[in-house]
Order: sequence, then C-alpha cells, then structure tokens
Amino acid sequence: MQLKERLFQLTQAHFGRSPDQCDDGQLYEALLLLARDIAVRRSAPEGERKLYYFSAEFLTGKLLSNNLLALGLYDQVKQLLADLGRELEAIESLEPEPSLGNGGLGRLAACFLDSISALGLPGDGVGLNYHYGLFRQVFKNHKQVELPDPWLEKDSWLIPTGREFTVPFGTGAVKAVCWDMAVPGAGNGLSNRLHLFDVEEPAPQPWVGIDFDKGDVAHCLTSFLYPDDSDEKGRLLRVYQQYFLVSAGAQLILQELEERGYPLDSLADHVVVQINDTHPSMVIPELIRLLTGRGMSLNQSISQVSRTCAYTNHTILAEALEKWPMSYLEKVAPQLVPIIRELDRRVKEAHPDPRVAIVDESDRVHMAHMDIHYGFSVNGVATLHTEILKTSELKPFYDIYPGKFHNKTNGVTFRRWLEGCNPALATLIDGCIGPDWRRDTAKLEGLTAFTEDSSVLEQLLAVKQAGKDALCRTLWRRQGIELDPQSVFDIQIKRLHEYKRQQMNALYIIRKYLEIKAGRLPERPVTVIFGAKAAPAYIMAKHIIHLILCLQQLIESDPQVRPWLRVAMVENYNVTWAQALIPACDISEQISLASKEASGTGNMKLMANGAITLGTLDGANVEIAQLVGPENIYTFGASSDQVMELYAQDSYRALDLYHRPEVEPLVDFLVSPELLKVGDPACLSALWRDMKTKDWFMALLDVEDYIAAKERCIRDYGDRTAWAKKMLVNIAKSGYFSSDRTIAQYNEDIWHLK
Ligand code: 26Q
Repeated sequence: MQLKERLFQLTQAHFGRSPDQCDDGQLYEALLLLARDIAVRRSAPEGERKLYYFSAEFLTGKLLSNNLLALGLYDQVKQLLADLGRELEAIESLEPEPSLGNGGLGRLAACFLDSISALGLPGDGVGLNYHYGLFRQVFKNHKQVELPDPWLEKDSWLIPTGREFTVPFGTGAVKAVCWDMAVPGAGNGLSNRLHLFDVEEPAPQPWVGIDFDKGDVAHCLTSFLYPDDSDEKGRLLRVYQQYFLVSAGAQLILQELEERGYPLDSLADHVVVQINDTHPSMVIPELIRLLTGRGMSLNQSISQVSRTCAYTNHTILAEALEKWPMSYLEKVAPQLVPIIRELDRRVKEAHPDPRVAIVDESDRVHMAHMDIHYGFSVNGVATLHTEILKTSELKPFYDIYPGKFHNKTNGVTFRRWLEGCNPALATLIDGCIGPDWRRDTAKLEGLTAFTEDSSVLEQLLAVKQAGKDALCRTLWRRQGIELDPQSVFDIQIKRLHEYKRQQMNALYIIRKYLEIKAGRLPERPVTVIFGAKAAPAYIMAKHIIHLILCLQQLIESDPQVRPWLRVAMVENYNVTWAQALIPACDISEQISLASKEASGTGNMKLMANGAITLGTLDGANVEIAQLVGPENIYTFGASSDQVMELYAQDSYRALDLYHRPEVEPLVDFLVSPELLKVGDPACLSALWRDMKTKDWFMALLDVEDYIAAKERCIRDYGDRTAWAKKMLVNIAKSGYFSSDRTIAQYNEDIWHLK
C-alpha cells in the first residue's frame, strides 16, 4: 500500500479525520504507528549463533526520524508532510525522549544495536523498561533541581510480546513481562529487537517511600533508572533490578534456544552474551543455575556458560567497579549464593592471589572478577584504556588470561550523528565524494582530496555557520538565551564529573573574565557552552554546576564583558540537545584527567561534524590525535603515565600548585565578592576549599597548559581557510569511529555470528 493511503487510513481509524485535518500530535501518533508496524513486521537476521547484548541502559533518544531513515521512508514522509504544509521536525519535537540511560555507556548500547541491525547480524538487546528515565534537570537559583521524567505514553515504540517469566527473588517471586522495540537495519529490510522487561503492575507514583520489605519491589522495580552509582540510596533496589534483568533475560535465551531447535548442551555454539559493564554480571551464575536446574551437571554448566559470556569494561575508576555485599545477594537471589561461592572456591583453589578472588575477605562479591574468570572475553573501549587494564588495573588477570583480552575502540552510528543531525553536512559530503560513505564511513577519507578546494572549504564553513545559527534559535526558544552566532562556539557536553574537569573550563572562563575586566580584550568573542547533569547525590558535581551558572549570570549582567565572553548552560542536556549542539560546535572540549576517561564517544560525534578537539591524551582522544595529526588537534596536559605515577606515589599536592601566581587569583575568584553576590556562599566556598586542598582530579596540574592551548586554538580560528582545512581533515578521518566498524570487530574477534 502507498504510504499516503496508509497514513490516511491510520488517521481516519484513530482520529476520524484525514491527515490534513490532524494536528501535529495526531500526525506524530499516526507516523509512530506506521513506522512501528513496518519495522516490527520485518524478518530478523538469520544465523547459527545469536547475540544477546545485556545492558542496564539503552539510551535510544527519539526514534521517529531514526527509524524512518533506517526504513528508507524518511524522504518520502518528509515530502508527504511538506505537501500538507507540515514539518517533520515540528512533529518529531512532540516525541518524548526515552532517557533510559545515564550517558556514554547507555548511548553506546543504542549505537551498537543500530549497527548490529545495519550489518544484518542476529543480535538483540536485553534491558529494563524504566518508567521514569534519567531525571529531568531544571535550574532554580543557579542550581540543579531534579524532576521525574516520564516518557511512556499510550502509544510508544513498545509492543507487547506475550512472553512472561517468573523471577524468584528471596523475598518472593515477581513476574517479568517482556516488551519489544524493533531495531530496523538501515538498507537491508531486516529488524532485530530490543527486549525491555517490566513488572506486571508498575506503580503509578514510584519515587516516594519505597519499602522493599513490604513487597513494593513487585511494583517499583522498574520505576526509575539509577542516576549513576554515586547515589547512595537504593543500592539494594539496584541489585533487585539487576537480578530481574538477568533472570528474565537468561530465561528468554533458553526459551529461544529451544524454539530454534537446539539442545541445551549446545548453548555456547548458538548463543553469545555480551555483558555491558558489570551491571548484568549475575547472568553468569543465573545461567548456571538454570542449566543445572534442567539437569546439566555443574561442570558442564560452568563450561557452557564460560564459553557463552563476554564482558566489556567501561571504567577504571575504582569506586565505579561494583562489589556487592553477599548479604544483599542473600536477600535478593539466595539461590545464586552457593553457585557464586563455588565459582569463588574454584578460583581460590587455582589462584591463591587474593587480588583475583571473586569473594573478598569482607564477603563482598567482585562482579568484574566473576566476569573475567567465567567469561571467554574481556574488552576495553579504547586502545589506551585497554592497555591500562592490561598493565595496571586488571594486570593480575591479564597475567592469568592474556588471550582473553581484546581492545574494541568505541564508535557511534553516523546515521544518527551525521546524516540524522546534520543533513546539510551530509549533502555537502555527497557532493564531494558521492553517497557511498553512508554505507562505509571509511570512504570519508576521500574528503582529504578537497583540502585545497576553496569552494568546498567555504561551503563547509557555511554549513557550520548554519548549525550555529540553528542552535542560537533553539537556545532562544527553549531558554531565552540570545547568543552571538559569530563568536567561537566552545562546547563541553557530557555528564558532570570531577574527572571530566568542567571545573577547569570554569577556571578558563574566570581567567578571560578577569582579563577583560582589566582592559585586555581577547582576540575574538568566545561562547563557552555546557550541557551536563550531575548525579543528585554527587555534591561536588552539583557545586560545579552552580559555579558555571553563577558565571553565566555574572557575565550576562556585565556589559563590559558580555560582548567578548559568554557562558551558556543548556537545561536538561540529553540526546535531543546533543543533536542540536554537535553540528554547531567549533571547539570540542575533551579535557578529562589523562587515564580517567575510558574512551568518550561525544569526542567522536563532534569530530565527525567538523569540530576541532581541544583535549588531553586520554581515552579515544589518543586515537583521534594519531588519525588527524598534530596540526588538526590541540592537545595539552600531563600524560596518563605521569598521572598514574602521581597517584601511585601519592605525591600530588594541590596547595603547592594553587600558590602559583597565575593560578591563585583564578581559584580565589570562587569566593570573590562579585561571585558571592550571585551564588550560594556555602557551595562556592566548599568548592574553593576542595580545589585548593584536594583537587583529586588535578585540574590545577593542567590548568595553565590548558589555557595556553585554548588561546592558541582561538587564535588559529581566525584564519578561516586554515581552520576549514582542519575541519575537513577531522571529518575525513572520523570514519574510523563508526560503530559499524566497532561491531564488525566485535563480530570478527569475539562473537563470530556469521
Ligand atoms: C553502577 C552501580 C549502581 C548504579 C549505577 C551504576 C552505574 C551507572 C552508569 C555505573 C556506571 C554508569 C555509566 C558509565 C559510563 O557511561 N561509562 C562511559 O562509557 C562510555 C562508553 O564506553 C565511555 O566512552 C566513557 O569513557 C565511560 O565513562
């Protein structure tokens, strides 16, 4: 049936009117149903082996445009709407964003599903259907306030499957209901699935007074996504969520194995489970439990599961590595406790080194250790990160199992992060090298032939300018902030964390502010833009947001400074915001303390959209630097080796660095009369004290080098042709960071699906 007729049918059936009589909300609903139906009816990729990507988070973002693109319907729908005098953007703006992830790890899972489908590989996602995603951030009195963020509406991308499983908690059984979202593959007519488990009767008002012992788990389990691990509350509920996810997921795997006609003892031949960080690690003992429960011997079960499961590590921050007290597991999943103790016993027998034990002397279960001993693969997410795992963080494990370790440098889907969010750039690229790069991003390299083509360079600058103009309109509409689109757009967008060092960027702003006040004007106007949420219980992160918002306010009301320096923090940074910010970025801030950012993925998205990286040699920045060469990136700061040495020797002294004449006035500005007039003295002085006495992530170590590098960057921006060349080289080299490449490597080295 023609698309037009189908749309007509849908609006008639649901609203009793034709498309031209519908409002945007009704058209959204009709298009959702239309796309959902086509995507779900597609057949699944076939193969002898099937991947299950287990993750507590899938940060999909809005799906309408994305799915229409994958289904090959985007242009047609756009035209159809245009004929009705309507705009797809306006209609999509009504779609609620499912924020079912915190940040990088969750967004990576979404990019991976997109690529698995696009490559036609048989692989489904397995996760949880949180009713409230990550909190909605609003600013009040220059502080972050968190509000619940419901995303489920009567109609959503979810479809019921009729599959149900019983999850046997120690406190009573709870039924897990499986909902699916189709994940259409671009250009191949196939769809995989994202399976999201939910409780049968979700609580309507979940976030107050959850009491596990009164049986609320049955209703509140999927109520909300945990906003990072620094939230102390509800750790037990977090373990309930994890076991719910893995028990239902493991039962689904065995059910599908049977449906596909394979015997249990061929599990490892037909199934591979990728464990996305340690959040789903209990899938290992749970699968062992289910197999032994179906009559398989313990040895055979352990062997099957160990050849089925593979683990990805996303962090080296020690505090982020999950260690659950055995007492939690005794409460949540007592049937796993003897299995975990037996797995630990075998490890201790073979390897007496206490550093590799699963259960430590305080009776805590080290989830990553279980994954490494009883999985067949361990991977880091960027070259540097994997090397640090092998030589330092996980060295005792690497010594035992050198063959298990792999690097899989992260990637992002260019379908969302270039074609989707920056169609004008995509069209310009088509004009240069044809459209093949859309299927094979390595072909972007062809753009290097145009570095001397002044017409292409001019067009590239024009596309960037259009991206900046569009962002200005969006910021004005959403937040009433009016920016100067001719200024340099310097953008730092990522979760707020001390190791990511937004506070160091704030010190740069203070430096420029003080210079302008002293009559030294910068070479050109600069706008520093932030987007960041802080975990609600992460006090220091919230202080840093407060500092940025105070600086924004101070400068806004200062006519002397405002023409030269602006600060803007977007409210409720999320995937939708990212899609507006990334095409508008000139300078991409990737300034984590070296060794701390496992990879980063925003760095890749920004590079692909022609932003120039200003960064430390951390995570995937190292690989970006190698690809583009020193003329096309600005790097600064201590190396990861130097940083790790400082930690090892415990020899970092913030106070000594604070007392340097260039630094002290910047830090002291936090408690200056000007700023205290705007902000909360308690927050600002707490931050000030921490920065000069502790500074755990060494902002004061790199700040001078950082300021110098940023000044160079802003000066070089003035040579527009030279800058456009840098942009072009960055785009040309970004093809390596496609998640299609990453997934092809997972498949080649770990999954062996086809
Ligand atoms: C843990 C326990 C309890 C509650 C929450 C958590 C929790 C939740 C989310 C722990 C960690 C996360 C998220 C981690 C994350 O996003 N890591 C990022 O992963 C990206 C993809 O590999 C990398 O690019 C980033 O460098 C890394 O920081």
